[in-house]
Amino acid sequence: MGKAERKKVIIDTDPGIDDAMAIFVALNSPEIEVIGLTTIYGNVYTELATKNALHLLEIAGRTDIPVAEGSHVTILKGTKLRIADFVHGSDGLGNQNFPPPKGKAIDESAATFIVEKAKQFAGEVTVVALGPLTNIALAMELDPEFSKTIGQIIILGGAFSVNGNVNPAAEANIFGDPDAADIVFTSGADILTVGLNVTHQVIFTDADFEKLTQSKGKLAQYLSNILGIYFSYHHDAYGTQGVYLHDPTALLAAVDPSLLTYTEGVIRVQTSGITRGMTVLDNTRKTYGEVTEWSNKPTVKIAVTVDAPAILRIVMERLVNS
Ligand SMILES: [Ca+2]
Repeated sequence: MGKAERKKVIIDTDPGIDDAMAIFVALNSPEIEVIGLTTIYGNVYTELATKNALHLLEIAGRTDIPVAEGSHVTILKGTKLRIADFVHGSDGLGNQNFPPPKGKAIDESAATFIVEKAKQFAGEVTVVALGPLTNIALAMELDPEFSKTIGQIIILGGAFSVNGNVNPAAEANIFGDPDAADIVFTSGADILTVGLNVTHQVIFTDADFEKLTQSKGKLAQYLSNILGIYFSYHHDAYGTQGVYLHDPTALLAAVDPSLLTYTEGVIRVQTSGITRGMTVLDNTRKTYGEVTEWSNKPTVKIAVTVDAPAILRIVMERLVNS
């Protein structure tokens, strides 16, 4: 596959153990060209997310890929952030005490970088958003044309007809900045969102982990070392004999859209109260008599089924020998 035919992808990320898996899968996917990583708080604070993104690219030998640092606060300038270090370790990467990266982020902010790349390659860039959506909402504020210049935004976020993972109402990435998520979902951009209803079907089992640990590949070895804490969390929190592959599943939606099926509708996000962060889908099958908060808003695509065995096969293929 020639370079020109490869889909240009920016990964907006908060590494994060499953972010690390997704980034490595992306770097080993000939179908896509990763043109940048942008960082956001979520699993860790933004500053550490940037360090981790640089570190992961150094581990993978891909320091040619730029990293742009994202927002340290929510779209409404909130500083009380929810950080999931109890899932990923205080360093976000399984408490391995890695040395700091040698490289530095570029001077541009994440939002500026995303806006500029979308303009430079109009209609050709896919953003895969693996954390709270602050940077994407900022890009939309920065450039009113952004929702037209960006090719597609694939979001790991939301919980459709299932419970959330922060609390029964909310999924973590949407909960991280519900106001930003509501801006993004109602922006009119080409959006595909992959929620917990789909990612909870993709389980990387203890047996898969065993296979990974036996691999001599550098990235496989690296992941074997950091995954332990992620497995412990899943064993305790869900009682599953494996971990959910949230971020790699969303990433693979960019690599091969046929791995998922989707429906279309209007999503609004609850921004306050006990259901803060809840994603509510209007499937548009009913014509409501009154005007609602969902009326006349653009639709987005919502993943409904996933070929989980195929996702697991591709993830293993691209990680085990790398
Ligand atoms: Ca993530």
